[in-house]
Amino acid sequence: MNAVPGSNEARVLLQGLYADMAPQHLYPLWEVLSALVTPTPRSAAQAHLWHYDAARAHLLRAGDLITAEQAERRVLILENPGLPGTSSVTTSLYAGLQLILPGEVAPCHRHTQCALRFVMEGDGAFTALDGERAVMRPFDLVLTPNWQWHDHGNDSSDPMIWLDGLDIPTVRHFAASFAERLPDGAMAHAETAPPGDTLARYGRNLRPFGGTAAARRPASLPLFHYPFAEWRASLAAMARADAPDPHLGHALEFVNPADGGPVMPTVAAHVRLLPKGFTTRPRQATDATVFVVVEGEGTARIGEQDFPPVERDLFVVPSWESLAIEARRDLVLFAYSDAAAQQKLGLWREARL
Ligand code: 1HN
Repeated sequence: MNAVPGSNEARVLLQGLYADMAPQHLYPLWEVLSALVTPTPRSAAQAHLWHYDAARAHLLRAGDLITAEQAERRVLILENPGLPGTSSVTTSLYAGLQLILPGEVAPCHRHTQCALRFVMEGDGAFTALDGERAVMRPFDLVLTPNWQWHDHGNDSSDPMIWLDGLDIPTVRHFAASFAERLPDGAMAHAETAPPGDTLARYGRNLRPFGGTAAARRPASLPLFHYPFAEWRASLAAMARADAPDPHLGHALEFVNPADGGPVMPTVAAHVRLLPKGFTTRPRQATDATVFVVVEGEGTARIGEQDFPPVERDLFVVPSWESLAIEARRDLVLFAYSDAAAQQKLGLWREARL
């Protein structure tokens, strides 16, 4: 039985060992180590572009066939082609396009997954967070942090569609999902504050002074509405004052005013402006990122592939794929990723090429 390690005989005997161990759920690390601990990230996720117009047509068809109330949330999942069956857009994140028609409500619930909404079209529907409405306009960012009650409604006369970005695969990874509906089958949370109340208290470099009564929102994460009108004006001012960063263009991150960090514990979001004719240098980062084209058009070179998104299209860049973006017209992008989680775990890296 004593074969020389590395000999053909030993290899045959190892196969026998593996066969004998497997029923007891024991496996040799040495056969898989190099695939487990890779020198650089290897993601099963693939780069992909979704054309908004095509997705929208399918979503409106669903709108004729199922109500928001029946569906609980009427959403088309943007599933990464490299992660089939996982409802994941990256290994850690989820993306979907949600439709809410005039007069509809999406019932109040809460869950341990945190979510962001980025408005793609429509004007005047709302998300209520713990009973306070954020009235949503195109390209606004609205947050529903983990375990906060949220319902949606559309009192406007137009359909509204927004992008949902959630940390569903991350929460699934930790097997830490909890969810519940309001008791007694209530559809909407009782109003707790007038619309815009939190934005006025926390969204302007101010906060309630001298007491907890006026704080109202959780101290660790008070703000949940970042209007397009404000972030777009900031990007424009930045573009007037500075040359673009070679790898990012003009870029601004949405921050939690309570700590200056990313908007939620697992999810970070930012916007970029690339002036017409500008091409970024390639950059890699460990946070796979979902992008939305807010304005303009261009080419996203992801690894060796070129994608040509136009306004409202969405694309995903996997971990450690190089990304270079060319702006054929002034290009404005919204993006979200798991950088918030990776930075807490000491995992996040980038390489500027
Ligand atoms: C959710 O709560 C919403 O509140 C949207 O609008 C999409 C996908 C999975 C789990 C919860 C929403 C969701 C979701």
